[in-house]
Amino acid sequence: MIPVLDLRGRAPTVRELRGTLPRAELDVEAALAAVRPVCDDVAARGADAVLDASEKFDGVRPVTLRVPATVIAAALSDLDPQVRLALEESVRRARIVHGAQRRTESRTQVTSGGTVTERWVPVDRVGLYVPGGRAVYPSSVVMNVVPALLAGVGSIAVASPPQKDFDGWPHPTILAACALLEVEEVWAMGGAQAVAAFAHGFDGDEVLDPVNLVTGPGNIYVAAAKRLLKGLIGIDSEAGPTEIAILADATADPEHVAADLISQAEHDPMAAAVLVTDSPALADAVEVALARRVPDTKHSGRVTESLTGRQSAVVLVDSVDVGLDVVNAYAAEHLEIHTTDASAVASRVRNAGAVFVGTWSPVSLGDYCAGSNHVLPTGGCAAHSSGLSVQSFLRGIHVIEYSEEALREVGGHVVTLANAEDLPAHGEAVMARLAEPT
Ligand code: HSO
Ligand code: ZN
Repeated sequence: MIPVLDLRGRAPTVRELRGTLPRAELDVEAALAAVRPVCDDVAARGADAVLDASEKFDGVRPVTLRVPATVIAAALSDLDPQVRLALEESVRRARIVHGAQRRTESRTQVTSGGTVTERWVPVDRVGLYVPGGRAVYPSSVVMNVVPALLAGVGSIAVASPPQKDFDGWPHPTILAACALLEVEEVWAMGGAQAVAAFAHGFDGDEVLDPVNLVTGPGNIYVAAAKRLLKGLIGIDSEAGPTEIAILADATADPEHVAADLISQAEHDPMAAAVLVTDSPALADAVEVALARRVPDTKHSGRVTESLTGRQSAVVLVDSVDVGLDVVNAYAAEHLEIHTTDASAVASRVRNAGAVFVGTWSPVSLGDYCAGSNHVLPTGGCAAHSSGLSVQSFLRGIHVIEYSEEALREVGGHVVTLANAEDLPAHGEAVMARLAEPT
């Protein structure tokens, strides 16, 4: 059912691979035209514009944009105890991992009396976007809020689209996850209007302070609004449809491979599932397993669309080495390694949002409970960007502190370079100090 791309007998270059490998087309440019008036309206009219947009796009006008504390608290008391336990475990593991990964200040003595220190300072205020369209993602609350908290962000606001079925509030499981993490500021807003509201803020009957950074996945309109407002706000990335690539050899279990491809295809008809293998026998066995599993899975409609779409493929290669070239060129959001000596193969992966090593580490584990983050770069952006982490919420500030002696030692070089750039006033700023009688 998945289209086959046969690269056997070939050792394609990165450039060729980029041109041949399947990829979902995400036309953010077209969406930009749609979101620009919405964002401008929010900048001009604030909360009223957000409410009008909610009515138009979400089909509901919440009573207030800010979700009342009582509604958030009720969502947690009504939460299924099993879901609560699972969310708590997800939070516990995410805290362990993200907490251990926080960078620490580094002070470098460049010369006697001259230091440069890199301080990691949290962003003052963040807006975390949690989608609420086709699926409900309380796990994304965890993946956004935990790193922000551990980075030390002082002010955290969450936005999630208002739901017709829940009196215009965001989905109760999302509110419950916010309550678990003690996030008090939750807004019933979605789409481009939510990103614009975070970027510009508003006041009047309701007051939303603008944020410095917006993170979190969303649909194409959220991505477009992030692109439009980037600069005024920082963003994590423009998330596109989810992707899973699996690099497998003849030792892989076709049932595991099929189940994992389906698991991510379940997100979206545009989701990409790519199997790269040097074993035609495995490819056939995976096809058989898919044909059996897909009709029985709950969301078989969108899974079928995803697996048969032009963004998905079984890629046949001559060896695991060529397979590594393929997955490195593809730079998947999620990459699973199902080969002999999977850890050694995984250590040669250069481009992936996250790598899942061996039989016992499926992507679903990372989606919920591995401790890792599931907000990851898509669309090949893993070649240059990282997933969400504590780091996403910190800025590294270089702090320069030189003594008179240390400046005197290097001052001549500063003057020379300043003159070489025809910026003599730069050199004069040094000479004004060094020429003074001491
Ligand atoms: N696989 C998605 C995250 C997710 N899965 C949330 C289930 N819930 C993108 O990494
Ligand atoms: Zn997922």
